[in-house]
Amino acid sequence: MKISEIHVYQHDLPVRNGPYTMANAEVWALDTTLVKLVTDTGLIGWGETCPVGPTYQPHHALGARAALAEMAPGLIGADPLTPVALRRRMDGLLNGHRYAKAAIDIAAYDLMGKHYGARVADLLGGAVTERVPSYYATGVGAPDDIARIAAEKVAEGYPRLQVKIGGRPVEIDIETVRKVWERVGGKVRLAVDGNRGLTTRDALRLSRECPDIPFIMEQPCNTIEEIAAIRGQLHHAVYIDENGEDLATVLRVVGQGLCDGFGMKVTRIGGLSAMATFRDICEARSLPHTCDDAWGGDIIAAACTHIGATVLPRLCEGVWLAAPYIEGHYDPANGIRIEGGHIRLPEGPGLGITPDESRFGTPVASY
Ligand code: 0XW
Ligand code: MG
Repeated sequence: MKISEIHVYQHDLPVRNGPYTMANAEVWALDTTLVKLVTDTGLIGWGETCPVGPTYQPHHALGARAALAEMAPGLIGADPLTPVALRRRMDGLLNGHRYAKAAIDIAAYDLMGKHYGARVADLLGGAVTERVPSYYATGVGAPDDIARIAAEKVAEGYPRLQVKIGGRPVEIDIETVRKVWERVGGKVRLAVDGNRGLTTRDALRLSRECPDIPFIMEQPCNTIEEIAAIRGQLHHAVYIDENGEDLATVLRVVGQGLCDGFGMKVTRIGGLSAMATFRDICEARSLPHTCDDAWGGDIIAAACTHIGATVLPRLCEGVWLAAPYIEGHYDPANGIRIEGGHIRLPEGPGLGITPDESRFGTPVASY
């Protein structure tokens, strides 16, 4: 089977009840990039990549489309059934830019599933659950508001919460975490995500002043070096998110024992193929992790859910979806939804969703 056409679409995803606020970013609308691969056998596969603004990671929407423009002509004729060969071909056309390559990789998995009549989760090693746990991520907000949202989300059935902090005095972050725990303590697993926004001084203070609250600290500081410098003084486990840029970095931080788990993004690591390798590295060292993306609609949501369904349950920290912050679905019938804090694994074949492509308008580029 060969890729015979590649179409790239741009689509706006306004944030419902925006903005979504993190330590270093406030986003009102996201610019997502969709990729449609067409094969010489007439099959269609979909991929997506959607940076959550230009400051969250060194990724941005126009960068994704520029990278796709650089690679796409050289991908015509490639076999989408051989994901490692496809990744090597992309690496031979462009250095880095894994978040753009991920859209091609996801679309190839969608094609593979349609070709073999299999779900993507089964191609990735096999689903261990049909009901994948999710987690809810709050924005950075006032302590009482975040505590109220936390209580609502626990009542909805979320088994895990991620409370965003950072970008303001640490006293307010500490108050937020305390108020959240007063409302939901013991009923939910808790992550406190600084999104690179804390100084080592403030990260130490947060941990020292809340030794009784069993949260994990997600990406508190900007660099691996800062986290390594304070790790031995923290009362809390540390997960790396934004710094986990590629498999080589994952190997480094795991090998050096610099973290206790990861928040991981399918597009940042380079797609589902790389994500399966990441999952297996984590399993070899009993490291819990999430399967997320920065943002994105039903295609990214389906990709995250399929890989999340293959993670050993004791290591699965959940699949985060942007769905609660997005109006509507690409696939009105089978769009990926969170119900009771969990996501039903789509039935497939492939990703198991059929986007209504009339929503995306005409392609911004075709090859
Ligand atoms: C909660 N997320 C998975 C979604 C936002 O893009 C940020 C991210 C995170 O954990 O940093
Ligand atoms: Mg995070």
